[in-house]
Amino acid sequence: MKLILAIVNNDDSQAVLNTLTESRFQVTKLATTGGFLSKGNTTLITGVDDDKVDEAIKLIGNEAKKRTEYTSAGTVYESGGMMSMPVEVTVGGATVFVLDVAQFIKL
Ligand code: 2BA
Repeated sequence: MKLILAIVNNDDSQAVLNTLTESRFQVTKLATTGGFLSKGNTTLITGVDDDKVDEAIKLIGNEAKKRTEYTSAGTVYESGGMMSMPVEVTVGGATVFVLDVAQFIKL
C-alpha cells in the first residue's frame, strides 16, 4: 500500500477530490499553507493499493494541470492616467509524494 500526498491549488482541490472519490479512492483533505508564498493550498491524502497509484496520479494531474491565467495585478502610468496591465501567471499543477505504508489499521 502507498500513501499519496498531493499538494494542489485551492481552486483545483474540489475537482481533484471529486474525481478521486468518483473513482472510489478514499481521500482526506487538509487546508495547508505553502512555506514560500505563505498562500493557502490544499493537501489531499489518499491511501491506495500499489496497483492503483498510477491511476490516482493520472486523475490528480487531469484536474490540476498547470495553466496560464491573466491577472490585473500590474499598473502602469500611461496617457496621463494609471492603466491596469494584464500579468501572465502560471497556476495549478500538483506536487505529489508517494510514500510506502508500513501499516494500515482501522480501529
Ligand atoms: P511548486 O513547486 O509548484 O510548489 C507548490 C507548493 O507545493 C508549495 O508552495 C509547497 O506548499 C508545496 N511543495 C512543493 N515542493 C515541496 C517539497 N519539496 N516539500 C514540501 N512541500 C512542497 P510554496 O512553498 O508556497 O511555493 C510556491 C511556489 O514557489 C513553488 O511552486 C515554487 O515554484 C516556488 N518556490 C518554492 N520555494 C522556493 C524557493 N525556496 N525558492 C524559489 N522558489 C520557490
